[in-house]
Amino acid sequence: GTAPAATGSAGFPPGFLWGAATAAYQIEGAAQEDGRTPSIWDTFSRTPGKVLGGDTGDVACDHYHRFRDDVRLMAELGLGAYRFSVSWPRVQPTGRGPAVQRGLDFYRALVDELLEHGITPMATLYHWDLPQDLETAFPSGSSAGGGWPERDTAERFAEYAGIVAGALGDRVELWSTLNEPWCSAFLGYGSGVHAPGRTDDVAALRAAHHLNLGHGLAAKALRAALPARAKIGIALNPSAVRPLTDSPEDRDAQRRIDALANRIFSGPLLKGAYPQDLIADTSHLTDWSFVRPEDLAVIKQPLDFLGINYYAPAVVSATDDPNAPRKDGHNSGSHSPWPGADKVAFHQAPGELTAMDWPVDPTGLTDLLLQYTAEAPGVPLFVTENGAAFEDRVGEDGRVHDPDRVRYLHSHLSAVHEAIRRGADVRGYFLWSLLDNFEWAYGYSKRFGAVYVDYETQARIPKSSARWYGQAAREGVLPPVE
Ligand code: PNW
Repeated sequence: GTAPAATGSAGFPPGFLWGAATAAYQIEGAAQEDGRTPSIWDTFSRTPGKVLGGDTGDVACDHYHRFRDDVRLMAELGLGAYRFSVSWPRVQPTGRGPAVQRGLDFYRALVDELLEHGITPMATLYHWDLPQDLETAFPSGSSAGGGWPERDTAERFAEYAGIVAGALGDRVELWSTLNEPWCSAFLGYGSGVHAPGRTDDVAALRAAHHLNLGHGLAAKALRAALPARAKIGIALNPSAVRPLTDSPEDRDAQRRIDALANRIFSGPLLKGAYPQDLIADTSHLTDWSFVRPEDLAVIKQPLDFLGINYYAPAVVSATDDPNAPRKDGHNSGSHSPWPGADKVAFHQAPGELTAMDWPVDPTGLTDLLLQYTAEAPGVPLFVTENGAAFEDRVGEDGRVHDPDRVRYLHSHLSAVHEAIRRGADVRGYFLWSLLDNFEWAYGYSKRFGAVYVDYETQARIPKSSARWYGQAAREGVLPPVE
C-alpha cells in the first residue's frame, strides 16, 4: 500500500519499552531469610526426582543480596524497563494475615534502585510461588489439598494484591496479576511437571477457573488501591497452534488445543464466558459447576494491557494412538496437560531447535500479536517474555559468545516489528531473561540469560547478546547480526 507505516522500516514506535524479565523464585535465593516461608516451588524442588539434578532456588542468582549490582548492570547495558515478580511468601508468609515489612522493603528498595537508574519497573504479582500453606493447610480440610483448584486461593490472592499495591503503588505504574496461568493450572495440577505436582484433570480445570477469578479479584483490588495512572494487565502464554494438515480431523485437534491453551483464558477475560466447545469437550470430566455465574463479570475486568509470552509454536494432529506425544517433549510428564484432548498428538515444528528442543519460529509471534489485536481491540500489548536457551560456555578469553541467541532475538524482534507494521499496538518487549536462572523442572541446566551467571562465584558475565540487545534498547533500532 501507499499509506505510511506507523513506524519506519527499522525503527520501533516512540516510547517503546526495551526490557528484560525475571521471576522471584528463579533468581532471588534467600529462601529462608527475613521471614520468608516455603512456597510450593520450595517444597517441589526439595522433593527428590522433581527437578533435574536436585536443584532448588535456595540460592539461585542470590539476587536478593545483589539486586543493586544487578540494576547497575541493567543500566550499563542500556535497558529501559525491568519486569520482576513479587514473592508472595516473602511478603505474606502463610498467604493469609499480616504482611512482613522486611519483605515489602526489599521490593521498595529494588524499585527505588530501578527508578534512580531511569528503568521502568513492571511488577508481576504471581509467578508461580504460591505460599505452601495455601496448598496444604486448606481450611475445609479437603484431603485433596487446596491451592488454585479452590476458590479460597483466588480470594487470598486479591488480598495479597492489595498489600503489594499499598507498598509499591506510589512508585510502580505497570502491574501484571498472573504470569502464565496455563502453566500454573495445567503443568502444576495436570501433568504435574511443575509445583505442586498434582496430576488431576479436574483439579487443573478448576485451577484455571480460580486463576481467572483470582486475576479478576486482584485487578479490582489493584484498581481500588492504585493511582489512576496505573496500568493493570496479565501475562498469558498463548499457544500459536497449527494443524499438521488441513484435514478436518487435524483442524479439530487444533480447535481443541486452542480452547485449552488460549480460549479458556481469553474467553472469560475478554468476552465474559467460557467457550461452549471447551465445556462440551470436557463434559465427561466435569459439569463446570465450580464456575458461579457472577464470577464471569469479575473476571472480565477492563485490561490496560495484555502481556504475551512467546517461545515457539505448536503443531498438532488427530490420533488414535494412546501413546502419542502430548506436548513437544519439554514438559511431558506421564500425565497429559490437556484434559479431555486424549486424541491429539503433538509434533516437532520444523526448524532449528534451542537447548529446550523448542523450534525457532518467529512467525508464531507475529501471528499471536495480530490475533490478540483482533480479539482485544483497543488493548495495548506487551511481549512480556521472549527468549531462548542455548549451550552457552565461557570462552578462553572469559567472554560468552552467543550468536544463536543474537539471531533469535533479532528474528523475534523483527517479528514484533512486523506485527506493529500490520496494526498491532505493541508497547514494549521484555527479553527472557536478564540472567541465567533456575529454569523450573530443568534446574540450572538451561541458560536463558542475556547475562551469564557463574553459580560458583555468582559472577555476572554479559553475553554478546546482552551487548547487542543493549544497543537495540539504546538506539530503538535493531543492530545488524553476524
Ligand atoms: C515460561 N511449557 O515458562 C516462564 O514464564 C518462565 O518463568 C520460564 O523460565 C520461561 O518461560 C522459559 O521456560 C514456561 O512447557 C515453561 O509450555 C514451560 C512452558 C511454557 C512456559
